[in-house]
Amino acid sequence: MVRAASEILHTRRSPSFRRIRGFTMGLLPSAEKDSPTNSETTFVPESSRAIPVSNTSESPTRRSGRRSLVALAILGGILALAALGCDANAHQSTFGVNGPVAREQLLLFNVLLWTMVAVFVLVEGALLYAAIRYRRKPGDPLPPQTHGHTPLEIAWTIIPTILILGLGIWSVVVLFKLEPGEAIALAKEQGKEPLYIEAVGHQWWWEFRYEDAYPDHDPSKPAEEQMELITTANEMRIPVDRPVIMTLKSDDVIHSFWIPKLAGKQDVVPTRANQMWFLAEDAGMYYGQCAEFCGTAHAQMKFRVHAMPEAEYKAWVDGWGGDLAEPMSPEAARGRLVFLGDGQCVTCHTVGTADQVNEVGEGVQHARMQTYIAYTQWLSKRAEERLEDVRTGNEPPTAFAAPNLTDLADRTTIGSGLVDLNRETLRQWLRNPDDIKPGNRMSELAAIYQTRLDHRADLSEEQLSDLVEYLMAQRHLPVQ
Ligand code: HEC
Ligand SMILES: [Cu+2]
Repeated sequence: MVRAASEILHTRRSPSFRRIRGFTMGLLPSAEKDSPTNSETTFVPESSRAIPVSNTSESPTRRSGRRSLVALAILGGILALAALGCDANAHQSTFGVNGPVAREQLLLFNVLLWTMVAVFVLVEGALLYAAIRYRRKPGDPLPPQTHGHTPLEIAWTIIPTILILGLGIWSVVVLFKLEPGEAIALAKEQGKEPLYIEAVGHQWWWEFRYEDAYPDHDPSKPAEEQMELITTANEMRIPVDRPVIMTLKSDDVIHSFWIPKLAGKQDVVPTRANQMWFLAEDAGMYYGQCAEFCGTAHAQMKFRVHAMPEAEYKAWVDGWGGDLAEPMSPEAARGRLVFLGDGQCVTCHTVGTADQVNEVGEGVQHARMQTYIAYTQWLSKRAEERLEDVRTGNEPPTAFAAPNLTDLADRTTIGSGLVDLNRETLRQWLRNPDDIKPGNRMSELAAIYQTRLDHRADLSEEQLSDLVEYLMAQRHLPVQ
């Protein structure tokens, strides 16, 4: 090794090396740069020649020792950084789990990981030990040659087979436990009904639909009052200790639904309805995130799950879409008019109702999404054809899917979990949503952002204030 290092050092001192060195340091006069026939003495300045020579005062072994120390330090740094991701208290940690689903998944992960670590340490350890202990020294004769060792061969075939079969079978068993059937069985055991929620992924926000938000029906009520229909966005409320079965749909591209502390990821695929379930044991807020790259604002497609005691949850369900917690102020009432009028907010947003089912049996949001698809297809037509459509009144309608704002002020965030909801952030959002969430579909499509060169809303400051008051009045729960 010492010899090899000194050889490297020797080549480094060769004229060609010095030529390259001079070149990279920008010391070469430009005329000489292109001339391969130049002898080093003609252009390498004394100062640069001195550098490799002075380096030889340090022994090559010490230098390579220092290099491997640096490499070790970098590797250690990377590992330490990676280990930071293991903090169970982090917002989106899969280590701080809650409920049976996430716990089962974490157990599987841990057993797989530590079994593999044990195998790795044993195998690599034996390898390293043999390589070092039985290393060939100069003059050593050829060691005795063996061909096959039956007990050993049997052992290293059987042990991995048992390991892989065992872990494989267990993985499949866990997979079955993640099926909604398990949730239904668990609910039955508890003497309850599971809660079904539909999550629809949109670029770049989440819609949550509850077709029957309080599944344990009160038999004294008439049948039509039993179904509690709720449509909300980006913040989901669930009761604790009740299995929740999610049906996952997409209106555009593939998303992935992930609440790290409650359950692993599940893809959200257009034209499919995937299912998954989880159960929150502790009340509190759980962070969610789209986990499949789905376009510009993918990383900003977050959501929240509020798990609450059954009674609190029921109060939310009962209050949803009903009377406001406080009567609207005059400003808020004016804001309602901006919402319906100059702001044209109502072309996309709903306030005050669940999305009623339309004539064809599909929700308003869904109908709006179909409109969006038709409109974007229309946009891809040739400009002359589109001009002709506009002239003849054949332009398709422009009303698109957007978060239902009925319970906006009961939520804690806007922009799909991006910033805390308060009067300032709301105002900023309305003035120009791009300031908070670049690439969002609201500023891309809403008419009020298309008329000014700075892409700000074409609304007066007063109209913005009124809108903020109106939206902040959309509260049904008492303020905590
Ligand atoms: C072209 C359709 C469209 C119009 C018109 C529109 N919005 Fe939006 N709005 C959206 C979309 C889409 C989002 C979701 C953006 C995101 O998070 O990526 C959104 C988000 C919001 C949010 C945040 C909701 C949340 O939970 O994160 C608020 C508040 C809002 N809009 C208010 C308004 C108001 C007030 C108006 C009228 C001035 C308006 N919007 C006009 C499409 C629209
Ligand atoms: Cu997504």
